[in-house]
Amino acid sequence: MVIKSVELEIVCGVTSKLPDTDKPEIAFAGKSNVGKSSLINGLMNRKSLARTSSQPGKTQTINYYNINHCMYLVDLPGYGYTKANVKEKEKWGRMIENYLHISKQLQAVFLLIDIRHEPSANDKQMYEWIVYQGYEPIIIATKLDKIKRSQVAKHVKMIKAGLNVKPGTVVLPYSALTKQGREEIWNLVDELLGFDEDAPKEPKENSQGGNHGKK
Ligand SMILES: Nc1nc2c(ncn2[C@@H]2O[C@H](COP(=O)(O)OP(=O)(O)O)[C@@H](O)[C@H]2O)c(=O)[nH]1
Ligand SMILES: [Mg+2]
Repeated sequence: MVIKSVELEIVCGVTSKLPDTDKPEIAFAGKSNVGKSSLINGLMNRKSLARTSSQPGKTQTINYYNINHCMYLVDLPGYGYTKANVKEKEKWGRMIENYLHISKQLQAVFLLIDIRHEPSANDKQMYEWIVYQGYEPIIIATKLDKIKRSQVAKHVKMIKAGLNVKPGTVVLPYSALTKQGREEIWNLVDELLGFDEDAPKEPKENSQGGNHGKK
């Protein structure tokens, strides 16, 4: 994808009704602080359009970034914020569940996992949730720059085992510092949405783009 325009178009609060968009959506889920906003900025070639923070748990909205007027990157609220109270966690759960269930335009869900750590119980629950809603999650192993290159394969294996992924599940390592992995992610998105790599305009007719979408 050649980025020509990006815009934070819709910010949907916990109590708001989800928007009915007319363009394909790709969503990003993951625990607070895993690097969702950094990844979205990296994909958009922006430094700070998606707000990044060293204080987790700030974004409790669903943010829709319009890319080239042809698709949305959707930043879902992060989970696992330990200081959130039960009520807040419940609200969060309903919001995500509702989004995965309702969005007609959702084509694929990326689940972000910190490459350094074993997936948490929340990560596993999120993975199961995405599968339950009929999607095949694509895993992005974030903060790739934090481990030695020689350790990458081992950590990818650990993440696959921790989530108990189906065989053939894609795990893409990514670093927001070096942008390593960015091309691979865009290539996959282009493929999923049936976009021609060099001419990102309208989706091709009858595009299949793999089987990550709802069955
Ligand atoms: N070293 C390193 N730090 C990262 C990376 N991605 C995110 N971070 C840092 O992790 C923190 C949380 O990132 P953010 O994108 O706000 O996470 P979010 O809560 O999932 O949206 C910030 O301090 C980022 O600078 C990465 O790939 N490498
Ligand atoms: Mg964020």
